[in-house]
Amino acid sequence: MKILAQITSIALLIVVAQVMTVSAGEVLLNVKHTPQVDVENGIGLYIVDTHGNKKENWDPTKICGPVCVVIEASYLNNFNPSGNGVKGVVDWMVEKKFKLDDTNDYGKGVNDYYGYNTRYSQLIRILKEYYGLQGMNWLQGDSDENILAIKFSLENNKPVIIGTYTKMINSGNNGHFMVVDGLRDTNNDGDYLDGDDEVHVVDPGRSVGSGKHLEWYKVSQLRNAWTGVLVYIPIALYSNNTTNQPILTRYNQSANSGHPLGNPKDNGGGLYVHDWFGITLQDFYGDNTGFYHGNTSIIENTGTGYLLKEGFWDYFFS
Ligand SMILES: [Ca+2]
Ligand SMILES: [Ca+2]
Repeated sequence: MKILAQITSIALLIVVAQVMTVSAGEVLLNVKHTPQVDVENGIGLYIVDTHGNKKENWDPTKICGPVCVVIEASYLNNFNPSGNGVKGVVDWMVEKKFKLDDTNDYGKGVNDYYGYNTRYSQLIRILKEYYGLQGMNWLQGDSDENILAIKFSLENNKPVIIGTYTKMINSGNNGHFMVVDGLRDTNNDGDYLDGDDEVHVVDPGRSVGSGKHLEWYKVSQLRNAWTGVLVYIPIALYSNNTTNQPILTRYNQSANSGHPLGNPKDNGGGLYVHDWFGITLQDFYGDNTGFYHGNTSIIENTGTGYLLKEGFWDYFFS
């Protein structure tokens, strides 16, 4: 028993050490960039100058949303992001009759693939239906929780898409989507919540020539400018990306009745829907569940999701 205990504590040390290297210092996924203006490949607006040359016209080009989706998917599905990829997405949006607003269909644009503003719900749909990527959810507004959600997403190897403004400045600039693929704990206190901590951005609104297409920004600047973030939260997902519908239904039922259960939590057995001694379940944790403590498990049994909370949760797992 003593030997076993020692082995266990060594194993624990190794696990702790691995977590530390991820959470202290820096996480960076090295996601590849492609620009939203690429005149040679027919992406984005251009101006024809007096010599008949096409000049890139960045500011009015609004295709950032679909381009960010291509950048995100290129990392997750392992391909090189490109203008052709962007065209494929926009063509599909037109084919599926995506709406620009209440009355108009989404179009390709006035010349080439100029693009229009997209909503985060449309980005989620493209990720899901065009690329088969599940589990991306929009979190609105600025909060510590949303920074923690970025950390969670990146540590699970999923880049995020932020809603912000061009150049990450909210003062008269245009709304803009960018991809975040890194966090840096500059004051070395073990979190990414301090103003001087940094986020690493892959910005389709910047050319490679600008040198700012891949750039670190202060967390304080992000928090002044962002409107929300599209992060990976694998609710009711198995690790192979399929959905457990009864667990999803039960999760949504709680949210709709004012008891949001929070995010999936790995308390042993993994983050995803998994088998626990013959029982199919997923574990959650939330700070604002409206219950006494934040832990929840949803158990699926013969097509129905059952909630395990409070004393029942304590008892069940003791
Ligand atoms: Ca810090
Ligand atoms: Ca801190």
